Amino acid sequence: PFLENVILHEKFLNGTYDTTFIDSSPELFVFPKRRDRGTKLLTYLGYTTINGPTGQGQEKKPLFSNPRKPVVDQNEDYPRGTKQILDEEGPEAVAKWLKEQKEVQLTDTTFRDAHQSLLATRVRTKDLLDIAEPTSKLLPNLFSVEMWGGATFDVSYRFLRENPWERLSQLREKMPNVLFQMLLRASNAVGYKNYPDNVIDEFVERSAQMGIDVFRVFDSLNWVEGMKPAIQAVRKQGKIAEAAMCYTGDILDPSRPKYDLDYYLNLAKELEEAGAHILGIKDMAGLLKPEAAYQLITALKKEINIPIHLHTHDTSGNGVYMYSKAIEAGIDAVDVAVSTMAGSTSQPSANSLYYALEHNERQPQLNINAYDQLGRYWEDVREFYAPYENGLKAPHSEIYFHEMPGGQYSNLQQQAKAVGLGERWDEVKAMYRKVNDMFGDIIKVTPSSKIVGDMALFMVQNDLTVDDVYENGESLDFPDSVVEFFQGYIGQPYQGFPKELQRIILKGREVISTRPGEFLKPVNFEALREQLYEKLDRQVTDLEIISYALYPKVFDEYQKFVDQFGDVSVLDTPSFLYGLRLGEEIAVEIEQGKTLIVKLVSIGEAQKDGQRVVYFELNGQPREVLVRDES
Ligand code: 3PY
Ligand code: ZN
Repeated sequence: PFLENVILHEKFLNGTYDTTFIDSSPELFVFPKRRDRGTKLLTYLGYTTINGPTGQGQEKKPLFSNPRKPVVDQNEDYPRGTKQILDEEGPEAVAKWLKEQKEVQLTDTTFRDAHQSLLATRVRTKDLLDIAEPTSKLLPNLFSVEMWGGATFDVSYRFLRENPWERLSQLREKMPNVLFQMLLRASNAVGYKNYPDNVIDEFVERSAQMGIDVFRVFDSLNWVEGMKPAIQAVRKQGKIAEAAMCYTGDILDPSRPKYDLDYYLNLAKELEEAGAHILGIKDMAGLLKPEAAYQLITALKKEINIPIHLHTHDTSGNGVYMYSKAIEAGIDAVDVAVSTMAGSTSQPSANSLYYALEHNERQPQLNINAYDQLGRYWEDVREFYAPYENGLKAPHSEIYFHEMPGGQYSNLQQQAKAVGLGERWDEVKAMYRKVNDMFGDIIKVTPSSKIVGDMALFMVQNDLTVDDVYENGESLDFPDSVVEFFQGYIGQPYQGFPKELQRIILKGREVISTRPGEFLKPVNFEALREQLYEKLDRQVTDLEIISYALYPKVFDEYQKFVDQFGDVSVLDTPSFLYGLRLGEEIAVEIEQGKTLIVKLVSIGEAQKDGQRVVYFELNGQPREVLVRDES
């Protein structure tokens, strides 16, 4: 296989190899295990056909139409975009350019936050890749495309069974002109806990090398100390550090004085000093109201020199109105999604905002007709993912009360159902707010929002009131995430922890007030390399090592899945999610120029042990696989 790797290598084929070729090409040592890819794929398809997208019971595969796609000329060059400014002139030049634009600039979040917030992050690389070139060619005026980070990293491995790094590199190839943006949870990277500083450094370096240009860095408690290493790591790579402050409460509500205008002005100045090229305002729950936006941005524009980028969720339905006030106050860029993936817990619609600004000098320059066409593609693709829709059918102004982030609403709802509290969802929402107040009114965004959610579920599940916690807390075993939060393991909340509750929850455990990254032992990547080499019995890449460092269990399970079922990213989404209909035949290109023809012939009766035989034809030859029926 080594020789095969060499002679098939791109550098070897086009004659650009030199004496460092073998040393600098670790992929030469990645030997595919000899295996039957056909059988693996049939086993996966059999399982999914029987058990459906959620793994519970047989689902009939719906009939889908082929997504409507705008046609672009593949031979035509990509128009120049913001990516060229960064590559040619560096991050400061991009910041300067952004501040100088008269028209409001747009970040399109369709490839990340929109589907994280509407479809539980389930959109697969194949569906993104299919529309990548048209998006890039038809919308070259976008400031950036947010397409990575947040929950996408974990969900790719865990549920989509794909490699998130491949998503990044494949999209980069198809979208060479627009800045790529990711959401980075500062010291929590793309995870739910603080990692050692060298993990953050390594992750940022690899992400930058693979194609990320703009890193939106935030800390789940707005703790600037926790953000500094990530901001510095981004700067070191010559990329754009957008340091974001998370917005909570209401700066104009005198009964919520903790997070007032001064709080945000001071925070913004600290972030500018910490090295931000751009200031982000991350309104993760959609709490920023129009008049507050106007006053906040007017004041920020006077206090700081870097451009300002606003992110919101349209959960309340007030998104476009809020944006127009922010635009009036001089915001430089805002986050939007393509209309058919916008609104509700997602970002406001690009198309609607465009029309709302008609005859306004700050109306964005974009090809609205193209945006409409892209919307048709997404309207069709969204149908594939119907089982993951979050069920919110109307503007939800309750958000101003419970303050749950757009991406958390459906997740917590699922968590509640899983522990039998589906019927008590209203109580869980009310408790979420009470827990926030008990915790001292904290910023709620991944991972602090998850901790508030865990505590709310814990209290509803055990029928506990706030008083019960104070009175009987000594005998209660609180969720681990809550204990760790009060220990200071995800950082320090503004104005500290409520002392009495901290004492009750910690029961004498240690408390830290320094940055966890300072004392967490640096990860030894070489030791991980050896560990993985032993485990996988092959050479491993640096990208695999950092993935393993971030998510060891998730990465292990992904490897096991691939061993058992092969690379399922090659399947079209309806087949990936629902399997095949009886008699249906699909063509699966497993590698360039190699296609398998798969037909589902029949499904056997369930046997006593719950297994069924599923009969296929593979390239015309009868094949059968044994599958467990989970229903
Ligand atoms: C994430 O961290 O994934 C978020 O989208 C937070 O808003
Ligand atoms: Zn968001």
